[in-house]
Amino acid sequence: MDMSVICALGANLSGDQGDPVDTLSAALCELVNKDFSLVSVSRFWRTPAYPVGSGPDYANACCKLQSPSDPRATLDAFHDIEAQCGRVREARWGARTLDLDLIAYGNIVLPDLQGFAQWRDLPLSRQQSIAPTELILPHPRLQDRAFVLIPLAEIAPLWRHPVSGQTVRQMLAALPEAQKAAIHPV
Ligand code: PH2
Ligand code: MG
Ligand code: MG
Repeated sequence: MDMSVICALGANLSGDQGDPVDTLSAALCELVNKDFSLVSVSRFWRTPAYPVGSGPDYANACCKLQSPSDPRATLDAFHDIEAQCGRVREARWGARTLDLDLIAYGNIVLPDLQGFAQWRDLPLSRQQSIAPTELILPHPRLQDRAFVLIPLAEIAPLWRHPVSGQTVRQMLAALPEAQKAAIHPV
């Protein structure tokens, strides 16, 4: 079974490990401690909080991993590391010391194609108020976020979205220039 994982890392509050950049570095070490093998890591990027004005700038990065476990256990391990790094789950899209998002697990689509498409096509107004309780793969907002796609393009430009068939490079090219111009290497 293909156990390759794409993980997006984000932080915009300082915590026990230090500032957001320190926290991302600590999270990468914790992934290795939890038996993930680290295949590649992007640079760290400074990105404006989304939605605009919702808090301090983020440090964002992406990495490729080989997971020791299935998608659900992989997400549980990410949540353990978030908790270790001081994450308190509060408001949706609120500021956080660490966010580890499971962007993709091999070519798996969850819960199924139709369920995935429902979350992908959710209108923005509803995205703010409802969050899925089950694991959705790939991450339903992947194609919309320059703070995910710019780091990901450094390590996996030719990775293909299992549903749309688009590469990271193509998804990135489709985003508004203004969104991309606001993102800079740390
Ligand atoms: N994560 C969010 C909400 N907003 N903005 C940026 N720039 N980077 C993030 O990682 C991010 C965000 C929810 O997880
Ligand atoms: Mg996130
Ligand atoms: Mg998250």
